[in-house]
Amino acid sequence: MYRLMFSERSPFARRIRVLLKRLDIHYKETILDIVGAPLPDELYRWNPIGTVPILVMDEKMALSDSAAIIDYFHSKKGIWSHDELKALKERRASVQAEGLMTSSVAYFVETNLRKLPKDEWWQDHTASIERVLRYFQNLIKTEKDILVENGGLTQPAWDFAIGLQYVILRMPDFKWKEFCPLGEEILNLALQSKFFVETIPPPPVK
Ligand SMILES: N[C@@H](CCC(=O)N[C@@H](CS)C(=O)NCC(=O)O)C(=O)O
Repeated sequence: MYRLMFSERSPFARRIRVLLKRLDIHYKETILDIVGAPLPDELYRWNPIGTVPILVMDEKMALSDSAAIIDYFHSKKGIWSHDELKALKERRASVQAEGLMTSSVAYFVETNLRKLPKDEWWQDHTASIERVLRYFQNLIKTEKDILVENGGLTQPAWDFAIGLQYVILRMPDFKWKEFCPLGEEILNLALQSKFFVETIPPPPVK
């Protein structure tokens, strides 16, 4: 039996919650508040790095890091394309989407939970998000099949939708549509899907 330790807001955890729902895998939930209360010792036992999500297996073994968890389920259920080149492109897009999550989480932590960072820090982070959004704009324009297959979203598309929605939530003044107007189409497909588990409270849709 699987147990997922996560915070409801974490985009990294959300990509795993969406994946488990898509694969119809049942699991127990341990929901944590990673910003407010002190974290339980159990979390550090399973994952000394101290991040969520953590997938606990039969209370004997645990795997952390969302990308590692996706690869674990790929070995069981097949997530990436059978075609080698396409699978490579999917993974590449997934890594870029995870970058959206990493940068916007860091942005939130630095601008809300700590003293304000230096100007260069803001610029570096915003620039990385802009580059990734441009990359997705181009991908949607030229190789949409990496993201949408038979009307359904692929793993990198889910990751992109989650990452983009987190950017919208944490950086409300950021004009993401200037860099990736086509992203709206992917986000809307995710929003219409029963697999797109909510974060709480739900982010605004822009
Ligand atoms: N690369 C990791 C990143 C996980 C991560 O940074 N999670 C954040 C939540 S959004 C976290 O657990 N932060 C807790 C902390 O740093 O204390 C993954 O993909 O799982």
